[in-house]
This record gives sequence, structure tokens and C-alpha cells, in this order.
Amino acid sequence: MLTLYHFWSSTCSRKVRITLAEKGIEWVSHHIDIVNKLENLDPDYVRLNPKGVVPTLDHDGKVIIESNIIIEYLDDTFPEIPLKPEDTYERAKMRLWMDVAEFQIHKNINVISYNKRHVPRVNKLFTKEEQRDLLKNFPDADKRAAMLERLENGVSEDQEAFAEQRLCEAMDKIEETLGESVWLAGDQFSLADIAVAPFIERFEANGLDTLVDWSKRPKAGDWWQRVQARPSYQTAYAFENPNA
Ligand SMILES: N[C@@H](CCC(=O)N[C@@H](CS)C(=O)NCC(=O)O)C(=O)O
Repeated sequence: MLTLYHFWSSTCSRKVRITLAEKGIEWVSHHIDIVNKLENLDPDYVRLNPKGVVPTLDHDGKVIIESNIIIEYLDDTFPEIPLKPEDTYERAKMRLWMDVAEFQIHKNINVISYNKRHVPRVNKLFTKEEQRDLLKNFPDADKRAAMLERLENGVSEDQEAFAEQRLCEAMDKIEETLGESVWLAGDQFSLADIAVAPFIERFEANGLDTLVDWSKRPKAGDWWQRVQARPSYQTAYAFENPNA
């Protein structure tokens, strides 16, 4: 049995739900409310995911964390509908895109959404003192340090501008790549597309118009339309907040 611990609107959770839908795999949902209930910090959950984040996959008692590792595990374990290129060079490119998704795109969209989305949401729920106490106990040391630093000093306009620049570079690379192949890692839809595309929705949600001006990057715009048209994308995004 496959149980996915996930949050309805988390991009990393959506990556896994797209992969499950592409492959037609049955799974059981265990929703973790990371916003209002902070269920990601429950000791029982942290035992599964020591970083205190979603998603986590439990496959017959085998626990896997990190969305990129989860989607590759799913593809390795259920190979009937492959989401990795046959060619080993394209496979390497796919992994590079997965790396870009995590260490360039996810990292920098987090910087940009801090003032716009994170601060207003969290300030409604907790005082600054409560936020400090919560963060001091955050399980993942890197995230704990980064978030405490942000809580005390905020995110500056310069930091936001730098983050947007790094995202622009990623978008330029997407545009360039799609001039060479139909999908990001060759001519077949792959885990590269699944890892990267859901972040475009975050750019839109954060009103990052320069990143999603498709007249400037038409190939990326076409690719984004093609990803959204896939039933797997629609299924993954149709998962609604069970606590609403
Ligand atoms: N590298 C991790 C990142 C996971 C992550 O940052 N998850 C976010 C939601 S997209 C989370 O759980 N945040 C909870 C929190 O920061 O309190 C992955 O890809 O699985």
C-alpha cells in the first residue's frame, strides 16, 4: 500500500500527485495541515520526516522523503509507464532539471513569497514571540536557521531582486531547452517536467509578471499549456483542502 503524507496546495506534494496520476497508481491520502494545524511538527510525523516538511511517502512501511527522490522511487518501482528517458544523457539532463527545480527555483520562490504570502498568513495565526518559539524547535537545522534569520531581519528588496533574477535565468534556460526538444529532458514528458512545471503556478500566484510573460518566452508558454492540459496535472490540482 502507498500512503502519501501531503498538503493540498504544496508544490512539492503536487509533484508527487502528478507522478502518481501519470502512472495510474492507487494511493491513500494522509493530509498534513502545514498551515493552520502545523501537523508537520507533530512528533509522530517528524519520526517519518525528520525535516518536518511534506511530502512523505510510505510504501508498505518503507518511508521515503524529498519530492524528487519520491517521484524517482515511484518511477523505479512502478516502471510500466516510464517517466525517465531511455537515453542515459537525457536521464542526466532530467536529474539536472530536478536539481534546478529544488536548488534554484524552489529556493528562490520561497524568498519571494516570504513578504507577499508567508508573513501575512503567519501573522494572522501567531504573534512574533510564538513564531520565534515555533521556529526555534523546527526540526530541520538549515530551515530553522534561515527562517529565524528571516523572522528577525525580514527579506530585503535586494534579496527579492536577486531571487527574481535567479528565477529569470531558470526561465531563460527553459525557453532555450524547449528550442531543442519537445519536453525538458528530450522528446518525452518526464520527471523533469513534473519537477519544474508546478513552480510556474507559484510564479503566477505571486504575480511575477516578468517570469510568466509568454510573449517573451513563447516556447515556455506553450510547454506550460501542454503540462496543464495533461489529466495528471488536473487530477493533482483538483485535490482540495479537506479542512476547508
Ligand atoms: N525539498 C523538500 C522540500 C519540502 C518542503 O519545503 N515542503 C514544504 C511545502 S511545499 C513544507 O512542508 N513546509 C512546511 C513548513 O515549512 O513549515 C521536498 O522536495 O520534498
